[in-house]
Amino acid sequence: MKVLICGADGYIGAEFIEQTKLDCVILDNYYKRGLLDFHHITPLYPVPYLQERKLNFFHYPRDMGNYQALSKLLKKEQPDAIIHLAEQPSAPFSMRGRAEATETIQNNLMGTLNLIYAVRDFCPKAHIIKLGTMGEYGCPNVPIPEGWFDCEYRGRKDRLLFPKTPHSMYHLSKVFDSDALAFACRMWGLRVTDLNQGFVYGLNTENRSRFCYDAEFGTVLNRFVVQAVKGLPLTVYGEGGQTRGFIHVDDSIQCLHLAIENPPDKGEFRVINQLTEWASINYLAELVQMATDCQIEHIENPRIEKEEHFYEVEHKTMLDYGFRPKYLHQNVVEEMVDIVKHYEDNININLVYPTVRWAC
Ligand code: USQ
Repeated sequence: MKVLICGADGYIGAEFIEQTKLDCVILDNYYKRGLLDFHHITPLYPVPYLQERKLNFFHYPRDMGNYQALSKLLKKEQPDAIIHLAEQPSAPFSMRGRAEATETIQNNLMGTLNLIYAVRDFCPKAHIIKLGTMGEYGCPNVPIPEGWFDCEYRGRKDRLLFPKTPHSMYHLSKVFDSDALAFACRMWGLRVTDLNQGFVYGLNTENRSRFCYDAEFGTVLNRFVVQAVKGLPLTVYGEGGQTRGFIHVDDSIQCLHLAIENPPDKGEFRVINQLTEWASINYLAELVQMATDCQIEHIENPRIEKEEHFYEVEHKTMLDYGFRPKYLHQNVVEEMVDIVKHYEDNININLVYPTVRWAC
């Protein structure tokens, strides 16, 4: 079993290549490092470049936007599975303005399209595992199925993909990705797993994964823990009744392995909701407060999103494959706090408050 990891230098990719025992080749052009450097955003601690780490994997410093290079790589390596993580991952960055929206959609969709065509023409049996996001669905007032749902309308029945209502250009780019991948399964018999992941949190002591806490690239719980360690009040946006699914970074790696071990059939577009649990932002803030005694501040919400809504998600497939989740209890927050404390002096408080607004 050979696995190609596209985007091996990111938060999830870097952790995956440390934990996996699979035979891998890796691809990353350091796009995200460039983006962070350009915008003067520093993670909690520096992360070594891939070539500085003791890895047994061959690294292709390729851009997925370069079709010739990508197709040459696939032709040569013939991977059995391809994990596609190589995308612009920030919702706030994508909402900075027209240029950033264009960059996000161009980068994410072109990478996915190139992958689809290269797989179709050079390794059509490969299983594409695409990191999608729960944010593609938005917050509908009905339960969210795992992609497909049985629908009855005016007396007729069908099994359709659930309609999506994303709330940022980044999430919209992922909807485009999903549609393109479903199309490739329908037209050309590719096999794809679309993993709709909740926001990822957590860090390990070995500092191999890039832990961002800034308002653009840091996810909410990671940000709250850093804010608490620095003695700052937690930045709950608006009412804080926004509810989101989430998953620990180690569980995200576990689920990627389960997806690899359970490939879909030829022509199947399989959608999996990859999360452990869900809760409101207020609940997450209170959990961090219980662990640290910090203050909580409700600041004006820079985003356009529902602040109070119904939320229920079907997430059965990974459990059926044997997923053993790590649930978010106070002790997990305390573990995170202990690790983050080692880097307290690195925390730049100028990165903590949101600067990007959704409204024009
Ligand atoms: N939020 C706060 N305070 C903060 C930061 C965020 O209240 O300081 C709120 C936001 O308003 C939002 C929620 O927390 O309602 C989640 O925000 P986030 O920044 O953690 O997550 P988001 O930008 O929505 O997207 C992130 C990652 C993306 C991933 C996605 C999963 O950037 O890569 O796909 O989480 S999901 O949330 O399911 O879309």
